[in-house]
Amino acid sequence: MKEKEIQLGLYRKVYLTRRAEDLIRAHYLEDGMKTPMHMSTGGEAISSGICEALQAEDQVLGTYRSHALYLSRTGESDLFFAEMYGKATGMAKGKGGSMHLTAADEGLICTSAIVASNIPVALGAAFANKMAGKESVVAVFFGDGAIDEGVFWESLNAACLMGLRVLFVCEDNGYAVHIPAHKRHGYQSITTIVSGFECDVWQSDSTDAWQIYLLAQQARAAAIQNNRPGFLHLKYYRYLEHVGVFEDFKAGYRSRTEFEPWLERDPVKIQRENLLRWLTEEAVLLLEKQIDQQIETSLQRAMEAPFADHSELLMDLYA
Ligand SMILES: Cc1ncc(C[n+]2csc(CCOP(=O)(O)OP(=O)(O)O)c2C)c(N)n1
Repeated sequence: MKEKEIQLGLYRKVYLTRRAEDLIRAHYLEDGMKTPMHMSTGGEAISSGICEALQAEDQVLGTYRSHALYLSRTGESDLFFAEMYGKATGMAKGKGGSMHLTAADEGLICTSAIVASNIPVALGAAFANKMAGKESVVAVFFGDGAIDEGVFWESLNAACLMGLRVLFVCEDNGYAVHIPAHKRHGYQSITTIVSGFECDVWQSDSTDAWQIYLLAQQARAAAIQNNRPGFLHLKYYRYLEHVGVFEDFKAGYRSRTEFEPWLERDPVKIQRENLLRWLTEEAVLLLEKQIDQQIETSLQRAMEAPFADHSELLMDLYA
């Protein structure tokens, strides 16, 4: 694919995510969206860069903070907003909400509210692909809090032993809820430790979606060529509170001063600048208008859609 198309694809993803979340923020207090919101704002470069580098046959899994992953992978917003409003037209018929997104046809297996629970599931998918002789990768996204869970280490170990093509994507915002990494980790560097495993290790603190794309492309190629997992340690800054739609710099666990340098290299701003090397300002404004219209329409449709019938209550559930 030509670079121009990739830059365009990246901007579509970061802009769609940011604007969809802006719309959520604008309407959340009306109380139509009953689901808790863990916002991706600030982390858009990671999901967009990785999804742009992945192929249609690849699969992804995410956490409760996966708006960016869903929107980047699918590009659609009708099912997304309907799910936020708990409506029958949502991708989980309104039973999942913001934390349980899925798009099986697009290879988004699931997102989960239980920290690290998606990681062993990713191994299962990668093992199935290996048995079927498929040339694809499974990218599993998780926060830095997930590496505090035993199942992360067990899964990493098993994936290395089994030679599974899993991309372990650690989206590191430095906090698990309000607890900073240095109060949780008895080690300095996760990448130093993971480098001792039989896998390829990549790291970046870039908020430039193009740079993340280039990194992800290398990581994907290495996983396929070397028949082993990759670990991507990617830093970003969470702009909003852990759960909810507001800033929380008065909560006492972090300061706005810490945030300012990240805001200067905001992922949407950077990717817009990247795209302006290929398109005119008018063309970018037109693209933005189309995406704004897309999400406004999705929001309206979601508000007007019906709730699922009571007979649906116990359907599609494991019991
Ligand atoms: C197994 C488990 N333990 C605890 C929680 C409560 N919890 C929800 S989010 C969270 C912090 C996770 O932080 P991180 O993985 O860094 O992700 P972030 O929220 O920063 O994206 C915790 C402890 C949970 N959901 N699951």
